[in-house]
Amino acid sequence: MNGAESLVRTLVNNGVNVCFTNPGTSEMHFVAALDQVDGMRCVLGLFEGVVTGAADGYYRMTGNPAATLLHLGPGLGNGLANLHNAKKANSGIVNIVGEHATYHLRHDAPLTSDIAGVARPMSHWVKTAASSASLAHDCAVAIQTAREAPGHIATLIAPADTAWGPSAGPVEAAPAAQRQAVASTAVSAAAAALMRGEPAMLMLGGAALRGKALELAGRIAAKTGCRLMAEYNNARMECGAGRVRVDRLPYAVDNATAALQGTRQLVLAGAKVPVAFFAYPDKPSVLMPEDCTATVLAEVGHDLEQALEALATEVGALRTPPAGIATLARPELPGGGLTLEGIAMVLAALLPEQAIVVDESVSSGRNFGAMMGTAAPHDWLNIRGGSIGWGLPTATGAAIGAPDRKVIALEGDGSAMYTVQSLWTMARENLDVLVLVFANSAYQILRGELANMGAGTPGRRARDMLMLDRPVIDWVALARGHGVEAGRAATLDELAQQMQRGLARHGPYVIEVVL
Ligand SMILES: Cc1ncc(C[n+]2csc(CCOP(=O)(O)OP(=O)(O)O)c2C)c(N)n1
Repeated sequence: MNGAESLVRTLVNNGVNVCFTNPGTSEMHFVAALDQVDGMRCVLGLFEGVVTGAADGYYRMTGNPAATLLHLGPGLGNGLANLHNAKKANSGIVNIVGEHATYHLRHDAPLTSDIAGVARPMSHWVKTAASSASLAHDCAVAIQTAREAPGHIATLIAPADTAWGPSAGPVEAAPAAQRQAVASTAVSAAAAALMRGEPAMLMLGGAALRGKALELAGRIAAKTGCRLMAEYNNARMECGAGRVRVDRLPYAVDNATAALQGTRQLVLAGAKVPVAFFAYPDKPSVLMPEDCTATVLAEVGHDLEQALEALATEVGALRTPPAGIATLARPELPGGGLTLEGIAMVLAALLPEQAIVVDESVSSGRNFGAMMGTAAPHDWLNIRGGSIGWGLPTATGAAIGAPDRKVIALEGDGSAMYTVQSLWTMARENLDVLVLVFANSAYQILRGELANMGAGTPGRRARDMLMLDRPVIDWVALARGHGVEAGRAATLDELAQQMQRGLARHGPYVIEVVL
């Protein structure tokens, strides 16, 4: 067996059985090994940002890392923006990056680069394999590292001669460490903060936004009277009917500080002290009020269910019915011209049970959450790292991770253009993704940010940097060019019709929402 086969067998034997790839010459032995080994689903992405973003989406829905196969420093470099997003979302990924054969490096061939240097900022763990004999062992460590709570980016650089040289075979990965329980002192401090009789908020992040942990948070809120809130961007939160309703902190600084105003005790469970996305002249960086005390119950890598169960026990909430559980109330389908409120109503009315909403709608969907609380139960995924071009790749990976669920990608047109090649992978793999592109022909959010920064009214040149209307992008043509059926909606009635059409099929469909 050669090193490449030992690596692929190590991945598969240890339960890493999806590989998102964009290979080159230095990875040809790995590509050949994919044929030798059963049990690996290989998915080609036509740009590395698709590959790494898909691995992020896959992890968010499965809790299990996928592998990526990337070509040298430039291939990895192309994938970095979505590795950044994945890192901020605590998604585990095993990156396999090809490298020139060890003896070829000194010749400084065209594709030679400092791959470890490229990898380091967006990885928790980086290693260059020394030999074909040790490659499988390195891969096993990478898998273990990627699975370490709360999910890590492990990047293994594999020189070509470690792929084609001999190996003794695959290696078993050690189990990742269990999530740590929180200390009882943290639980008592959090309980004291909530029971002090001051206006209190329990801010949830990470796995606290799902399943039993979320339900426990609802019990604690019912018992203590604290408010529940989530960070603005969350890796995956369970929303809709039957779930404890948690509003997201607003994006805009003034709205966020208003939402937190009056809070004197902030207890953090998997969330951080909220900070503004950016600094603005004359606005605060830290969003919580100055007279508010923050208490950390648990960090995102802790066992959040255990932490919330211990807190619920301490405040006597274990049997209190959870607060804020919504019942299903689908709105009537609205008619007339497209408005953002109307779009939210159509979405809430037609959302299928257990849909996965991948939200890169940027300015258009900022307030959709208000309407979704009483929609059918669903998961909502946000861009954690703020590096746009995340949504379509993540929808691709989420659809592969959860093939029985409908994925709905909400995309700003500007964001969608970064990784539009995802549509081709969706078509090729027949992924069940409905994409709504909010075609406002602008970087709309930045038009607002120009004003927020006090930078004045845009002149022609500044406006040109923020508008996408010259020429107008034809999303129906783009989708079809990638092998995906598409339609256009210019009214709310057309949007409902288009959504019904997209939801009725199994496979990708794009709707250009003409704003
Ligand atoms: C990789 C990267 N490049 C640039 C930006 C800056 N940026 C933030 S939002 C945005 C425009 C988003 O446009 P669109 O998706 O159409 O949404 P809209 O603002 O119109 O709602 C840009 C360019 C970014 N966040 N990430």
